[in-house]
Amino acid sequence: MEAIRTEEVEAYVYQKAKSGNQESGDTYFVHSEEDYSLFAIADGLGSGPIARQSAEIIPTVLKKHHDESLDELLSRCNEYMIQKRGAAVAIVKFDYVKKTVQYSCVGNVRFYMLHNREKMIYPLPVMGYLSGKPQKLRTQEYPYGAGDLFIMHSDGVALRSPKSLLKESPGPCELYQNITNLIEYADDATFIVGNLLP
Ligand SMILES: [Mn+2]
Repeated sequence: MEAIRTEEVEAYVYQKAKSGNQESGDTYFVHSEEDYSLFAIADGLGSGPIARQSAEIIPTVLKKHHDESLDELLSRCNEYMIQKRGAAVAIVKFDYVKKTVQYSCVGNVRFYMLHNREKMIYPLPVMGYLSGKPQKLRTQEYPYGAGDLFIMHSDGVALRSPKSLLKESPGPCELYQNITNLIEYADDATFIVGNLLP
């Protein structure tokens, strides 16, 4: 588990390779600035080292260009997928000045947030995966408030009811524990949970 704690956000990252594999084909990226933070998960196609080869590009690109827009970042990642298997990638950005959260994703990496303990935010990803071919992108934006809990996860984490998980978890630690209990190790599994601090 990796723990992230800043003045604005508290978050926890879980990552585990599928049973029998040493290396996960998923990667993640977490970055905090004074005015914003970025969270990303990439799920490389295939499994083991082949999958990792595609997925490990994403943190490298994001680290270097984290101040760019989400769609610019995904376009950059996409360019590196030429001659590789490709990857599903989601990036989430919390803007502390505008108090907004943005999500852009190609492929099956989902994001859920419970706003004001009642309103579910569950943007849909663009179908497909980053393959190096021209790619349609779509950033979606929502307001967030203090105390809002969120989950972001690769498809190795199967959540039947993200809404009840978020509602039943008082904070990110409990949420982390509740999701960990559901993981089955049939695929590489990565998730990030967190909340926005007052
Ligand atoms: Mn997967």
